[in-house]
Amino acid sequence: MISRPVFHDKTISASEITPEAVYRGRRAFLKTAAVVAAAAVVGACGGQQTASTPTRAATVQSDGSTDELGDALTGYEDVTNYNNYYEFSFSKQEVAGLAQGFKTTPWTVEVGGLVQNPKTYGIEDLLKQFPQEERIYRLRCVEAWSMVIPWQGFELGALIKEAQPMSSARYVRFTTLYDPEQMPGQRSSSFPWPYTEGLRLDEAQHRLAILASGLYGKPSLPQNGAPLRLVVPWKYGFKSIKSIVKIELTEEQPATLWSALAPNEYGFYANVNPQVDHPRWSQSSERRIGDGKRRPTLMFNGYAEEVSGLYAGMDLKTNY
Ligand SMILES: Nc1nc2c(c(=O)[nH]1)N[C@H]1C(S)=C(S)[C@@H](COP(=O)(O)O)O[C@H]1N2
Ligand SMILES: [Mo]
Repeated sequence: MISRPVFHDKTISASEITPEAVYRGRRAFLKTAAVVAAAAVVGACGGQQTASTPTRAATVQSDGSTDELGDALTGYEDVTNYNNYYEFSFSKQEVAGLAQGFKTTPWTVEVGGLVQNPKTYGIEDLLKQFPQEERIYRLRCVEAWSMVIPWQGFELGALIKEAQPMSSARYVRFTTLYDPEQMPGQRSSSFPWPYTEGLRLDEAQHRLAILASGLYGKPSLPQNGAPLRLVVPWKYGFKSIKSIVKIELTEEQPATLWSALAPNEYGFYANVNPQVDHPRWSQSSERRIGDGKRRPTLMFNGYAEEVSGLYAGMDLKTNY
């Protein structure tokens, strides 16, 4: 049985590179503009009426150079050079180099299964049809490290809506490209390639679940899952499947690569939960890439207010 290696957990220092500096500058400007606009709105409301406090959900979207908890963005260098992508390498520092030149055009994404309106999209058409917005999300890997990443993406729910789920549809299954010529890791038979993942339909329709095509204001590099990957910020990072070619609605809970390999270590739900340890390590805290500091891991990765309703009445210790 394949299990994740024990981690060396090498700290990579964030470096000041141009794209990131440019990015931060631009965001700082937008942030100022947003504050001015908000002040105008409050002024218009007037009187003693309290300006409606933005919900946490609203602030999840963007604040510029921090997430809504005030945590700094992880540097572009780290986000693009410390990657889990087993199709290329088991070594996080090797992925970027091996993924260089990975062909992301032409690319199609097939949406099918239990839907009234199945469709195969060319990636350019898909990104044109569903406008990309910025979402700053924490990414918490099951290996107990984390990052804060400004993604560009669109809500998975919008694509599902267009597909028109049949009433029998209860789950969504995602599949990564299978191309052993381009992805050396897929030549190893120790994994049930291609990588697959799944969500319950209502999880997939939650507005925090996005399909991302870019980060830091630029199209994604191959190591981050170009041209299109899932981002589900309240679940462990392995749910956020990269380079998706197929999205299918199903009636049965789909098999997923990690739960097929090690069901006692990686459940279908994989919600970030500091109270449920991995059998081989604690999940109570995490190391933030960039500053290297340990911080407590938050229930649902800090998105409990938005997503805990999805799991009302469920035992999250057995449904891990
Ligand atoms: N197809 C595919 N998707 C994948 C993986 C992978 O190995 N293959 N690794 C997952 C894991 S374990 C994590 S933590 C995130 C890492 O995303 P990042 O490299 O963009 O930070 O991608 C996830 N998506
Ligand atoms: Mo991960």
